[in-house]
Amino acid sequence: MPDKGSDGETQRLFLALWPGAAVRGAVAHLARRLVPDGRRVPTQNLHITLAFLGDVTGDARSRMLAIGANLTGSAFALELDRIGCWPRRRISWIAPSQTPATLTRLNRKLREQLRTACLPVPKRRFVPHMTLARGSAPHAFHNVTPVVWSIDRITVVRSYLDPGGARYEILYEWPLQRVNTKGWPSGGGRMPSGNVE
Ligand code: 2AM
Repeated sequence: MPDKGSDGETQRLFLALWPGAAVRGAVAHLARRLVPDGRRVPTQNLHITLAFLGDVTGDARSRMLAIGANLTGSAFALELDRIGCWPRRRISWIAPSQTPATLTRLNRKLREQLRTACLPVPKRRFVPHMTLARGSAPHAFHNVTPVVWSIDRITVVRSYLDPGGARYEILYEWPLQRVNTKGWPSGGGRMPSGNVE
């Protein structure tokens, strides 16, 4: 079981979209082919960050968990179809060329709720991307066959800064509602069974 931490403990946390093994494998395969160098993000760590909260104390964690308990948002599909880099930040990424309106709405709602709960709100505009490598030399952009990812939950992730690199542990999952063809929500979420797959 993950260590959810006692109330007095500070945890380094972020909210993320965490892909399953198939999406991670497909992305890692593209990265090996198209991203030339840098410190590659290990396959098991690939994710899209929604909001980095930093060190969160027990009180703030309770407020954050209340956001998850009241969250309403719809599941959606994301097509990762573009590989590129930000030369100044020396980051290589894969991203959707089109951001679904559902994701934009979800992110706006999350930021509002973080603000209301007096939790850190990201200062940067939200540009959904999955970091593939850091310390990368600038490289070409590539349009790739889309990696289609069905997203039905937000994950609360704890980050450990180990000497060998970041290690992540999924603490909670907040389900997004699946909408069937008749427009009614169906299905639910689940608590994670332990560490990141
Ligand atoms: P990045 O992929 O864009 O670098 C966990 O550290 C995740 O939080 C990373 O994916 C990183 O996003 C993101 N993040 C955003 N702001 C951060 C910060 N100030 N410090 C560390 N990570 C941050």
